[in-house]
Amino acid sequence: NEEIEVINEVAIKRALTRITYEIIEKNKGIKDLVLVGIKTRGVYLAQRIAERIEQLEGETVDVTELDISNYRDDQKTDHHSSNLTPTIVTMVEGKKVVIIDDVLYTGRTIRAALDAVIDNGRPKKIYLAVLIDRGHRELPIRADFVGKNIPTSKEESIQVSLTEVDGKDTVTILKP
Ligand code: 3GP
Ligand code: 5GP
Ligand code: MG
Repeated sequence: NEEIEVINEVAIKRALTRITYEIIEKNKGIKDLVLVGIKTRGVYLAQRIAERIEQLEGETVDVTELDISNYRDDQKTDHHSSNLTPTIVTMVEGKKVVIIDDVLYTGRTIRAALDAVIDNGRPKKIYLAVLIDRGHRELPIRADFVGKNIPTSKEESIQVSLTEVDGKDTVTILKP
């Protein structure tokens, strides 16, 4: 097994700073903005982007977390929970929501996240920001803000390490 670093700590920092500027630019500010981080690592990315927004705009932004692990359409659970939608507590009615995740792959996680957000209310707009887009979509879903596109084969996997969880910031590609 071969492990190759594709982004280092500094590059992660730069990518998140760029994404932050892009979010502010696209929204023409941060009014009505809500960040929804997808567990686990999407939550920390959302918090980091929120910190940068606060540094740049001098105002706080709402951050909420979402756990969709039991709700993907291709991961059946034994208690018919697929009709349930995970809930988010922040009100999204009329808001501009940015869903944030570490890796975008098939798109099924994001489809479930869209359900969860829309179940809460009718946002004015929903964006998607991801640190890594590794390709291989199985649904018509794309990201509005991408840290880095890393074309992969299905046999490879991307390992995202973040200081808050893993004690270091790095993204590596694991080749079988
Ligand atoms: P995350 O919760 O921070 O996204 O899914 C649990 C963890 O396993 C994920 O962490 C992710 O980093 C890792 N992982 C690696 N490859 C895959 C994969 O192909 N699918 C999923 N769902 N998770 C993966
Ligand atoms: P999707 O639902 O788009 O197939 O996958 C997105 C989710 O699955 C992400 O939240 C991520 O946790 C996980 N995932 C899929 N592929 C990878 C990968 O190669 N590396 C990592 N770290 N996570 C992955
Ligand atoms: Mg993830």
